[in-house]
Amino acid sequence: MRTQVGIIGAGPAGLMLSHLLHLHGIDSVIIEARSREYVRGRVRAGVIDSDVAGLFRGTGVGDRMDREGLPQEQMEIRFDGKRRFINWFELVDGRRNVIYGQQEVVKDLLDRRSRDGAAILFDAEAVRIDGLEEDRPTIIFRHGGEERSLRCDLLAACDGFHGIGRGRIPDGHVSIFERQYPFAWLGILVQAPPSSDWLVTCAHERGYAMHSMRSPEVSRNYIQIPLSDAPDDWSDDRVWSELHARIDIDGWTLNEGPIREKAKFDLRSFVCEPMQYRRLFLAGDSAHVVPPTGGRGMNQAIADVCVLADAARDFFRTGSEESLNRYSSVCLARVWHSQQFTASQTQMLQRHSFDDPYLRKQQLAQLEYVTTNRAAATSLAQCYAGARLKTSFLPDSEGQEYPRICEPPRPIFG
Ligand code: RFL
Ligand code: PHB
Repeated sequence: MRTQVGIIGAGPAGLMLSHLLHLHGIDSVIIEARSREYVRGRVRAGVIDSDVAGLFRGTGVGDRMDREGLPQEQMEIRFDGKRRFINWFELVDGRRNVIYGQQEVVKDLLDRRSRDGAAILFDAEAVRIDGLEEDRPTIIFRHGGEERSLRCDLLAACDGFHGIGRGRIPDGHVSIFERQYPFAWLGILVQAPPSSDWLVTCAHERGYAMHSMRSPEVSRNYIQIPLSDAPDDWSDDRVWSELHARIDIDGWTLNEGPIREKAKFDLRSFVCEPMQYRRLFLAGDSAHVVPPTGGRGMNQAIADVCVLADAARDFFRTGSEESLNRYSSVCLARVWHSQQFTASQTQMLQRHSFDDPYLRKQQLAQLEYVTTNRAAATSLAQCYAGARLKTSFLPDSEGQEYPRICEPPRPIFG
């Protein structure tokens, strides 16, 4: 088999890349290890930031999101018995995020790619990449009991944190920056109407808790748990009693309902630099991971593939590799900003130590400051509203965060 862009992984990054390439008139083939049903049903992210939502609309995959998604103008932060609000609609030029499950995004992209005649091979596990040094990348994969190969001009590893792409960059060409957090999250999907119209995040003495949602009938809740705990250590009764203890507040109680899914997630910050080796490009979680505090991971994955799709368009139109060679540095500026934001949110919201009262006091002081000082709240709101995408698909995209003030120093002595 042969194609212009070979893509490993049919997560949000791989599917969106294939969709954008198609709109640019570029062929791609996706190799996905899991089955179509598994990929469609995998429950993960929930928050789509306003630029990414705009990209979905602008490229024809936003209709169902606009019908069924839950627009978000603000979030609530609870701590020390207080309720505070960060309202990005008001603080950041009318921006609205959307709560819409990652699996719904994946379904919409899969349906659209199928209608456009995409080649997506499910149950096809990439096992090797050959020909990188000769700029003739070839994906070797197992499909239907046979070993097959896909030759491509460019190869995009959109294969998540545990994929094979990143490991193909030779030692000496890559640096890894990583932090593993000493606690985890337990996420539950609940058949019960959301208890709030907006996301409620709670920095409680007993540990972090979050109330989110997926639809008018389905809630999504998280609690911070010790890293050593297994999901089975958390009976439904225990989960509810801990959630209520952390998140309920006078006059407000979390709605309960049957728990449809319970899963534990480790928290990790991770960056691989650079995100390119010759004709191999890493995008999404294969290149960088953030802790879920901040709801950034999928949005970052989509932002990467916007840059990659435009660079591929330049390459196939002109033969020049200039844009491709800028891919990594363009992405990493945004990626590191997001790393900084999610690490600092994790620092501010999670319980890090139960026997360090100083740390807790410091955390409370920071929470008080960022939720009452307008400048600090605006900065937080900008980060929650998400990065500006750099893409030809959004007419006025700026490709940077918000306007910067970085003027040259004024001469002091005339
Ligand atoms: P994915 O989604 O992991 O997809 C990778 C795909 O590659 C396939 N694959 C292979 N296929 C063939 N051969 C191989 N050898 C392969 N190895 C792997 C896999 O089967 C899979 O289909 O990566 P991608 O596309 O980069 O997308 C990243 C997002 O999934 C991730 O960043 C988000 O889920 C993170 N995240 C959130 N992001 C947000 O933007 N907003 C949120 O609200 C948000 N909440 C979350 C989150 C992540 C969470 N977890 C899982 C820690 C909440 C949680 C709890
Ligand atoms: C979610 O709805 O799953 C969600 C929302 C916000 C986060 C993480 C996860 O920061």
